[in-house]
Amino acid sequence: MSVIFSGIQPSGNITIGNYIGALRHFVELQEEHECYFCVVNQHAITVAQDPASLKRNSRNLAALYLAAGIDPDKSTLFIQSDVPAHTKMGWMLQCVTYIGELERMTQFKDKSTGKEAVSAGLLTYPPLMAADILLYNTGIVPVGDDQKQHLELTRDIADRFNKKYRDIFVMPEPRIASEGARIMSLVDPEKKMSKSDPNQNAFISMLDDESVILKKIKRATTDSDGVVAFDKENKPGISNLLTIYSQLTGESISSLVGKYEDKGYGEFKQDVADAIINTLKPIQERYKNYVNSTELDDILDRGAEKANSVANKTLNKAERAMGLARKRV
Ligand code: ATP
Ligand code: LTN
Repeated sequence: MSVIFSGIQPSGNITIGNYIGALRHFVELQEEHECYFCVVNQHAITVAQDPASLKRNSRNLAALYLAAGIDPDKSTLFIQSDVPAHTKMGWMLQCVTYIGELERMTQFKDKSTGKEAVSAGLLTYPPLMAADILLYNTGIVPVGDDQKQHLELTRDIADRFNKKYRDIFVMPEPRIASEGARIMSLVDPEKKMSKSDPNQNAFISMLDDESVILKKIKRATTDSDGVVAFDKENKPGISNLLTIYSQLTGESISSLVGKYEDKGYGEFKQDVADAIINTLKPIQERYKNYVNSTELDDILDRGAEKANSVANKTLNKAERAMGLARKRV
């Protein structure tokens, strides 16, 4: 049994990309592992967030974790800023990370290129993520494809710390699904679907209603040859819709391609939208109950208490190893 840790940023309403690439897998993993799932609000503030929206999105995200099937009796669900050990450890790990390593991160390059003002936090984001993971003695980190590089850096940081100070950190492994780990934008299928995309048509939020879902799928960028076929290079839009459809229904891509052999994009898109609606409807119903309940706050309080107790033990060991902890003589 390994420890599992993963986090999602409350930087907007989470998308079906986050669900397919990450959240859905969390639900399966909690059956056999000790799991920690985090709303990483301190990561979200690396780019500007409106305070009221951040607060609302953090709560909404916690409710969505539960609505998607995270069971608070099996997993620890908490908000990052409720556990101060994350930023303390994040600082310590920043001091064993090189600037060159941070500048090489593609997420940093993607989010900073062309921006006038880039926060220092956007650059130093990966050691905070390493802290999240390493504090819980995590063995497996289920994430989408875009986080592979951050996981490699986490391993390098952990290894460097272990060799330089004391062998404290467990070496975490990424767990990236072979299919569906990179759902693409509905507007530009060469780009990853992202909840912070300024174009709302680029993603389907887990909270979108039926008519919005249908409209966004009908408008999704495809091509003009009219054949439903899987070819990521030449037909990225249709291939992305096939991946979403297959991931949400469990039907293989080859069987779906056969099914739409003589059919047009109109019928195909209607069915993709139906598959999304059928998946999201029960989640949205459970979400409504959680988000308006005090039960949600109780769950987050309990989660923070458990997370603090585990994280503080690792923090304490690391502080002692680095010579930071004061001991009475
Ligand atoms: P932002 O747009 O604010 O950067 P995001 O939508 O990229 O956010 P994160 O909160 O950074 O999402 O990621 C949460 C989890 O979802 C991570 O494990 C990430 O790898 C996964 N994920 C994000 N986008 C996708 C996607 N398009 N397809 C599959 N998995 C994804
Ligand atoms: N960097 C991740 C979010 C994240 C995370 C984590 C994921 C922060 N801390 C710890 C897994 C484990 C992202 O941008 N998707």
